[in-house]
Amino acid sequence: MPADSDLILSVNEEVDKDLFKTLPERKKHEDFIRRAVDLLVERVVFGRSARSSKVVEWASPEDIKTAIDLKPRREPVSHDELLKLMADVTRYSVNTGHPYFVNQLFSSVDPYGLVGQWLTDALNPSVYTYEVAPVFILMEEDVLKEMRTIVGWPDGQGDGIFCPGGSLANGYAISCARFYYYPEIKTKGVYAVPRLVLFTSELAHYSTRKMAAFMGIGDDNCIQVKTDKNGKMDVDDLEFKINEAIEDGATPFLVTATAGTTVYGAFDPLVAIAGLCQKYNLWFHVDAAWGGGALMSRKHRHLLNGIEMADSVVWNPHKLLAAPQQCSTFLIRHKNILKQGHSSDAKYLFQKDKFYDTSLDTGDKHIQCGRRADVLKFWFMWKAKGTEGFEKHIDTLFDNAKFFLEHIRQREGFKLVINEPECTNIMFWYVPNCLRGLENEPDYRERLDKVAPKIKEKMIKEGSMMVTYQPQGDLPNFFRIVFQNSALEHKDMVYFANELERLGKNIKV
Ligand code: ABU
Repeated sequence: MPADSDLILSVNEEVDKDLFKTLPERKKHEDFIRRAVDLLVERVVFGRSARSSKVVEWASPEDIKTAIDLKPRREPVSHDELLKLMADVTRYSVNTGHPYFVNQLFSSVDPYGLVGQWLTDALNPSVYTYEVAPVFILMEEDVLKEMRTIVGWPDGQGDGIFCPGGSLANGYAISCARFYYYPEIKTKGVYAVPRLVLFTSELAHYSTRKMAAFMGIGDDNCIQVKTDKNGKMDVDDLEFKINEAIEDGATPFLVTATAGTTVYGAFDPLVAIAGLCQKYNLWFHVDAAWGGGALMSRKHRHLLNGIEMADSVVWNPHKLLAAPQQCSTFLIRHKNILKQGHSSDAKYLFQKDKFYDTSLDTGDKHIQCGRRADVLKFWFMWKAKGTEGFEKHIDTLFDNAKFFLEHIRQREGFKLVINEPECTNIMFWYVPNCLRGLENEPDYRERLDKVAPKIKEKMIKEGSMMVTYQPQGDLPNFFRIVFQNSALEHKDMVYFANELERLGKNIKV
């Protein structure tokens, strides 16, 4: 039986085994890397994932500065000291792979995604030309095409890119839409176009407003459309506001609908919004950064009915599909807009007289130059699980969310914010003993507003779980628990409720 290393080397018979042995400091670096990987596997990946371990070791900034020598210094430290630094950084970092980290729209550690991420870092590519990233350029094409097919565009038509996060991906939608209607924007700038306005719901992710400001449109021109009691865009209000903007002399060009809003997990009515976009000749963008993963499930993809009519889609595999951070995609139904709208033909990098097909040098359609190969970890996970594995993952998440919802619906002290949430975020208040039965008192809301921050403080200081809270409109602070770790079981749902009760039942506000 050959050793593993022989198996790897035998893939390429030409490899000179002695070559590695002669590399300067090979022994020293190999020894360090092996010890570091052991520490990563034992202490970071598995050592902290037991339910009995803490989600966070709370420390003040002063404590952390004392515990870890953060300041870069002139003299190097030893390997032993480096390993200790790794352990210290781990100790004071939030354990986002812990089953009880349900705080954000990402969580858990997928072993295949993690290895894909490590392989990416070991290869250290920058994905702009086929010359330096041949496999990743082709891999991106295949993965993005499959995602477009899942969105529902015939034969996966169109184009796409991996982006550094959903906010920038939403910015790409604004940029592509604007270029589609006004190609002169690229050379003449905002001076050459009318006052453009776009529409998104009042509960949409803040990135659309932020990007409108960043791109010279102005966040006042990002018009917020009302939502209904479940957090879905009100289509009548959208049409009203489109007409209002036209009467005001502005030029509507884009609607950003959301498939899975950040707080409520609401899915906007995509079919109806698509109809209005057709009627008024507007670009139809769907921010499915959070909810996009549901497209992988035959049971739940109906939530995104109408997405196939979109001009563009944002879908972040690092969210519902639990790929490692960051893995964010922008998909577009129109083939050439990304390239035409963003290219600048830098001759030093995108030489046209190379010996291969230079259409494979896809970096110029991005606004970034250097770019990580975020595709690899996702592709590797997809290979390891298959689409059917992702489907099972999604179905488990929705099942857990439903179980938690029904559990707290019947449990004393819990009060739902949204009775029938659509995604895997569940929003609720925990009402401590001191407030029960006082709903009609004038200071009830003010006092309820203080509950979640108090519970959260206790929770973080004990490290027993991590769940976020927020106010929304007139609503006092409420919890939003988010499920996207399919290793969780129903017993964990009961733990969350028990723990919130233990931390909150007797607090005084
Ligand atoms: N797009 C980032 C969302 C952050 C969060 O609510 O978890």
